[in-house]
Amino acid sequence: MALFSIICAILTVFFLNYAASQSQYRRLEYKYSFKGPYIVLKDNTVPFWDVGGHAIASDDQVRLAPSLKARKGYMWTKALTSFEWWDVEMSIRVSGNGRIGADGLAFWYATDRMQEGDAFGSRTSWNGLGLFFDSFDNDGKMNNPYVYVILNDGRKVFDHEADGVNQQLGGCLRDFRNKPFPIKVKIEYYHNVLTVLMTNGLTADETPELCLRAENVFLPRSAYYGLSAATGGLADDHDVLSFITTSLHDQSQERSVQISQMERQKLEAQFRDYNEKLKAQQEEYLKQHPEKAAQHQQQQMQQQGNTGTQFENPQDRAFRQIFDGQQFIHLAVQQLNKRIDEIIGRQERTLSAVSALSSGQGQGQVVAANGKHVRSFGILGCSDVEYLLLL
Ligand SMILES: [Ca+2]
Ligand SMILES: [Ca+2]
Repeated sequence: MALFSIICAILTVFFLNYAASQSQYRRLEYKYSFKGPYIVLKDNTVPFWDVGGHAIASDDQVRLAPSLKARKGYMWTKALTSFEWWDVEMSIRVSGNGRIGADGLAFWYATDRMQEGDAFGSRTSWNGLGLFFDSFDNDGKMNNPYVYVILNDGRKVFDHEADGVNQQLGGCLRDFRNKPFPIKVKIEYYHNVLTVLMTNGLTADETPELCLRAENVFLPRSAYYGLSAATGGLADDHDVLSFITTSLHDQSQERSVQISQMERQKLEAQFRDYNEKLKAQQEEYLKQHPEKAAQHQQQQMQQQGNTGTQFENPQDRAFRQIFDGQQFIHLAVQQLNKRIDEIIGRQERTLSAVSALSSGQGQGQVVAANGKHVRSFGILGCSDVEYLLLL
């Protein structure tokens, strides 16, 4: 009977967990995200983010700190969050020539932003969460690179010299430097449980493994997301390739989302009505002005043509990239052939000139291959060799 009760209890917990996971609703938060291939706008800004210090944003990544000594860079969301639970999936790459690198990279969820400091490029006392990818072993315990979380209410000052060893909520020993593939990190905060998972960057399609899990974590209800990195005497490149934030909602919260979906359907219906009316008015206008019909048709064809050239599906893109690559190789081979032909030509001219010398042609005179230059010589000197090579 006791066994039956235990099995019932286990099954109940399992079904409750299953129901909880089924009822979770996820929504992409684009104002707290970025991803290549078009991270930056034409004016080099990242939409919805501020970038500062030595950080450089490009189309496919943000280099928070370059591999130069004593650099600090950071980026923060412009807006505070408006959701309670969330997860962030980001892709990072820390690489450098040295066997040891420094200092490391940080993920932030904090109430203050854009303040430079000594905690991996950001301020050393913050209100919220800091997740650190700490490359350099400051306290000499031979335990870096290390990944750890420190929670702070603004009163703690990050102990950089001790790698925050007495301040950590938890962490894991992971060598995240110089991996063949970017490291994927997932940070989830749901119902006051914080989970950090990450891949080891050895293959492209790894499943992230658990780094730490902590319950009863209370973060500020609203904060900014941030990223920062710093170098010291040693220096790595610290790159972030993508940062995707998803808000997590319970089923009870989903109702408000459903309402907004109803609003969206209403707006879509209004848009369809408007579109149909516009089309009808266009047709009416063209009937009244038949001379404009041909011009209109031509414009439409141009638009369709432009649409066809502006977009391409992934398969077409892959083929195009292969053909581009082949064309590049073909051009390189052509250039190589041309160069080899030139070298062979020079060699043949030199050999013929040398053989003319050895046969005593012209009794002490060298006749150039083009027959125009005649040069007298006594003993073959350096200048003569150079002259022969130039032929
Ligand atoms: Ca350190
Ligand atoms: Ca250490």
